[in-house]
Parts: sequence; C-alpha cells; structure tokens
Amino acid sequence: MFAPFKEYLEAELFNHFDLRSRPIPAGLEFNRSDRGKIPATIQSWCYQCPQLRKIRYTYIDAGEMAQVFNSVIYPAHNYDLPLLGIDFLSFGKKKILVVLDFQPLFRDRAYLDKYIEPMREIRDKYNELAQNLEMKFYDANQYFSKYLLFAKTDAETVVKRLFPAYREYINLYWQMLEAAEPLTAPEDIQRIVKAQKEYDQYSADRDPAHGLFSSYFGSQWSEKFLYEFLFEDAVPLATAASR
Ligand code: BLA
Repeated sequence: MFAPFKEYLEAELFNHFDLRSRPIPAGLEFNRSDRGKIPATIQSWCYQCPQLRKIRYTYIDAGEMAQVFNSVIYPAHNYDLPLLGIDFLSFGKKKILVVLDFQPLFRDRAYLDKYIEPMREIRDKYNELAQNLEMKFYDANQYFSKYLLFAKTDAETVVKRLFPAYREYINLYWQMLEAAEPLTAPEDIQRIVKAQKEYDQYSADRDPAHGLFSSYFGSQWSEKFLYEFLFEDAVPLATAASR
C-alpha cells in the first residue's frame, strides 16, 4: 500500500544527500511475527548526512491486516528546521489514517512564519487530506503545525491525492533545508538539542503504536524498539520515575 512512498523517499534521499548508514541496534532492524493469522514483518532503515543527523523509516507489512509507513527526519543540531514526520497507516484496507507534517521545534511567530507558512499553499490544494480531526494521543499544539495533513481516507485518495501532496511537501522540505543557514552560536545549538530531545520524550511517552508493536512482537521487543531506535533520546517512563 505505502511501498511507493517508501521508495520515493529513499530515491529522493539518495539523490539529494551524501548518505551514510546510521547503525540500528542489533535485533531491531527487522522482526517477524507469526502470532497472527497473517505473518507480520517490521523493517527499518536509518541514515545520516551532514545536514540531517538521523533519517529513519520503518515499514510494517502484515498483508491485508496492516500496512504502516512511518518516518522521522531529524536535521543536524545546527539547523533549527522542523522535523519531517510521516505516519501512514492502513488497517484491513477499511481504515486508512495518514499524517504528514513539518513538526515545529518552536512556536514563536518568526519561526512559524519562516518554516510553517510556506506549507500553506500546498495544504490548501489538498483540503480533503487536512480534516481537522481531533487528536486522542497527541496534543495538536505540541510538535504539530497548523498545516499538517491528517486524514482518514481511502486507497484511491492515497494514490491520487496523497502521493502528489507527499511529493510536494518533501520537495518543499528539501528547499527549506537548502536555504537554511547553519547556526553557529553554542546557545542556539543547545536550544535545538534540547527541543529535539524533548520531541523524542514527548513522542515516546505518547506513542500510539506501542500496543500494535506489542501485539505482534511482544512488549519487551517493542519497548526496546521505541526507546533504543525510534526515540533513542527519550528515557523510558519507569526509568524516569525511579531517578
Ligand atoms: C496515530 N500512529 C497512530 C496510531 C498508530 C500509529 C498505531 C493510532 C491509529 C489509530 O487511531 O488506531 C503508529 N506510530 C505508529 C508507528 C510508529 C509510530 C507504527 O511512531 C513507529 C514506527 N506519528 C508519528 C509521526 C507523526 C505521527 C512521525 O510517528 C507525525 C506526522 C502522527 N500518528 C500521528 C497522529 C496520530 C497517529 C497525529 C493520531 C493520534 C491521535 O489521535 O492523537
């Protein structure tokens, strides 16, 4: 279902950047479950380049039962760009949920004008993919922009509308990165380090996928996957509480 999205992102990354593999902890890059009626696999890829310190994407393939494409791109700490966040999910073909955003690290006017306003033109073209749905797990005012794509949709719209929208957003993200001036002041860089770390903590604490991962791969593997790969700068809640 989302394989063309993964392939497109991969090709774009290799065309635009000088990528190096970024290690994935042993045992987390691939897993397979035979617990359900249909076997499920989860596979992840991770890269880095001078402008992007962590590029990760994951594909879950449980056939008709579930297809998920999830990705986060973290700019290097000397770029204050939003993170590029992608979460495309399809369950049993009937339920398709898609989320795509430039996830802002800061919320002041100047920041939003610089990095979020440019999304507006694209977002306005794809109104049917921006449905103002209520968030149950996350807070729309933290690390989400007002021009995110967030929709419950169908397979036809994924092909005909989401794919072109996705290409446009990704292209805009590369343009912004190209235009961005790397920061040099240590205090500016520290502020970005802190905001990206808080993003990991926030995302790990609320991740709605924990149940999904656990049901296929067990809770131990899922906990490791969450805290050692997806959001490696987050501290598990239990650990945080006992410190
Ligand atoms: C929702 N994301 C979800 C859900 C799941 C995942 C299972 C709940 C779907 C439902 O309503 O039943 C899945 N999340 C994942 C997976 C990974 C993950 C598989 O982190 C990792 C491999 N989520 C992101 C990113 C964004 C994001 C980068 O990981 C930003 C674009 C958004 N996911 C997002 C939002 C929702 C969601 C906004 C709706 C949650 C809500 O209602 O609060």
